[in-house]
Amino acid sequence: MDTKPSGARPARRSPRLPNSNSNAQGRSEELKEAKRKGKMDRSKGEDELVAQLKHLEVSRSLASGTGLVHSEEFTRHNCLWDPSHPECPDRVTAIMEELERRDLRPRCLAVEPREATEQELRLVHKKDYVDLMRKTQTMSEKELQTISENYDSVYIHPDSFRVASLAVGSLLELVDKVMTSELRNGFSVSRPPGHHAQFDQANGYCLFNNVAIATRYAQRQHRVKRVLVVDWDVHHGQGIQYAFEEDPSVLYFSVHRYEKAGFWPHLQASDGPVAGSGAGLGYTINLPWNKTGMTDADYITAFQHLLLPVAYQFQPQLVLVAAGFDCVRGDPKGEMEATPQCFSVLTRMLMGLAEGRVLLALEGGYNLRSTAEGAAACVSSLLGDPCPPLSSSSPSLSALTSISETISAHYPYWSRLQVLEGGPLADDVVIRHKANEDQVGETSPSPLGVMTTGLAYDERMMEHLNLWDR
Ligand code: Q9C
Ligand code: ZN
Repeated sequence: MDTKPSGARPARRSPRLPNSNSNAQGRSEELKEAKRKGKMDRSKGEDELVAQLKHLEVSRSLASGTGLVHSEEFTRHNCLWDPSHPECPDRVTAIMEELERRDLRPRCLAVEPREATEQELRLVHKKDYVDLMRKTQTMSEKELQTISENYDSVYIHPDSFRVASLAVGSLLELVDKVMTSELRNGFSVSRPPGHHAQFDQANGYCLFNNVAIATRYAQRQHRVKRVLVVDWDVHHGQGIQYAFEEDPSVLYFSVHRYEKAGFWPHLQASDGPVAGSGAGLGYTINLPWNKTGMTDADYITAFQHLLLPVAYQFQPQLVLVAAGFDCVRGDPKGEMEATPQCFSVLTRMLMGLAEGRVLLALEGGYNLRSTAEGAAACVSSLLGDPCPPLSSSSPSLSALTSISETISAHYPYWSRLQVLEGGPLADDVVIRHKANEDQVGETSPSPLGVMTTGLAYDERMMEHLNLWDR
């Protein structure tokens, strides 16, 4: 098994995997090495801090305001031959109504959408594909249907090119405004979605890959070195993964319904051991759910034990979220049980990164209520409101297994990751403390955990999160 990373990243083997050094001598060597690297990490952090202070980036602390992009134009893209298509204009209308109802809309700064240019679309897409999409503007319904059938799960309307370009351009406007500190963060209430769209093809209701284009745009236009893309849409955003799989400057994290490839888009490439390739090895992180019904605890645990340790080590300068809400309870496709409030917390968890430069772009979400409530919960967090409390529960065994498998795949690349007890790498049964049951002040590690530096999961961590901002 070859776990050698490219470039200068430290190699770290998963514990208890066939090649790992399991004798006491080896462990003490590994410990020394880890301590040495830890010191290197720290001095590197200090250098970066000094560099930042030199540039007097103090103005960032003053960056305020949540940008909100929307336009009636986003309702013009619809399916001519299936008026009950789930990716429908009402989705964005329902979100805007919910923002209105909760008085969130007037607290945001309206950002005017604009169409992306040809050059911008080509940051991710092939010329022939962009040209073909442009030509669809003058096609008959019959022709549009024929073109659409060349792709998997796609419909095209005569206005689709313009509206899809507007969805891309809207996100680019937000990128400009957060990178210049005109805004702190933002949300793009746009459609069609983008995360399935690829270099030369539309896919999964997506025409242009909004988030992937925005990532490249931030890098080219604003000299951003590292972008974190978080994709919590219930479908795997394979379009984003493919765009950056060899690129260490973009960390792509996707949590999605998978069911051992039984769920669309049915790709092996969506599985947990897939980690990118070449220089990008370690920079693609897939968390596949193999059961439906995942709860707030499952999502929060995934962020706490997998995404956040890696994200804080990666130190992104911009965070883009492919924010689908088909992962929210009530969605007919996702069949998950996460509450809309959970997405307030997940958003809040990302806001500590990249000096708060966090942009969300709507992806999927097919239950209008779930989608509207999920989006509003995120906007509320972006505005700095305290997170609503989540009902405390434990992550499921299936979720812990998925999280552990992904952690073990990435353990060689990210020194901040720790093995999650109860996962397939732990020897024994799941050790979970029951809230209110164990004694206060119990801080000694479990005897079963001493050999692996395991992390015990504790429900009280949920309460800790809920106390933020109080
Ligand atoms: N029998 C987004 O959520 N489903 N796209 C195809 C084929 C396609 C979802 C089912 C779902 C696409 C952005
Ligand atoms: Zn989706």
